[in-house]
Amino acid sequence: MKLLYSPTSPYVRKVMILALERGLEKKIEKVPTAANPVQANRDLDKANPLGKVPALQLDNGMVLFDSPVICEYLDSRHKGAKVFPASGARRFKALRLQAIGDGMLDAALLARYETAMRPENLRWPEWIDGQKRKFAQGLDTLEKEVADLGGGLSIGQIAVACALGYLDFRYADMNWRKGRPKLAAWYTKFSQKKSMQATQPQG
Ligand SMILES: N[C@@H](CCC(=O)N[C@@H](CS)C(=O)NCC(=O)O)C(=O)O
Repeated sequence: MKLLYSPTSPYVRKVMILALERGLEKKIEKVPTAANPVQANRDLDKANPLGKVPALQLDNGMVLFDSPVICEYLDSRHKGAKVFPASGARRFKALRLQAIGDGMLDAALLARYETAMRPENLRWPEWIDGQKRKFAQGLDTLEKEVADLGGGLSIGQIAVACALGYLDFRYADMNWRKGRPKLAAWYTKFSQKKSMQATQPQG
């Protein structure tokens, strides 16, 4: 399998954490790939019509994209405990947490594109504030629902950890831990996993 990836992408990090946790990393060849909403990368566009990483090219040529889909595929490829619970309340709790983690990332990335990429005269502060509000509300919800982050490894935990790691990476000045001690304590513990250490964003 080939993973079109960027070393700072938090969605790629989800995929790699799952792969490392379940011993699949040796089966994945990582292909560094530029992904940028303004400058098209024709090779990436051919693999993923949405022009985003991660995209996973399978040995039969099919390309999977969107981290939830790639993660669910990888979860079907190992014999260990599943990180996508098969059914019932556990499954939907995990998927809901994944949606919060991914949604916080979507908002954080949109706010970052607005400042890091958009020309200054075209920036829209209310838009940035609106995106920041979304990830702040996500954090508050996680602080209240931190009990749902317990139990065996789940895709929900992985997605939330990647979102928190991304806030540390790109929004360190926001100090998301302030007023959210339970979530901060959960993240400190989760961050000690080798898979988290091995996938820390660089650059
Ligand atoms: N929903 C997608 C989001 C992927 C995504 O936005 N990736 C970013 C890199 S972190 C990207 O490729 N951006 C390029 C673009 O938006 O054109 C997923 O979960 O995989």
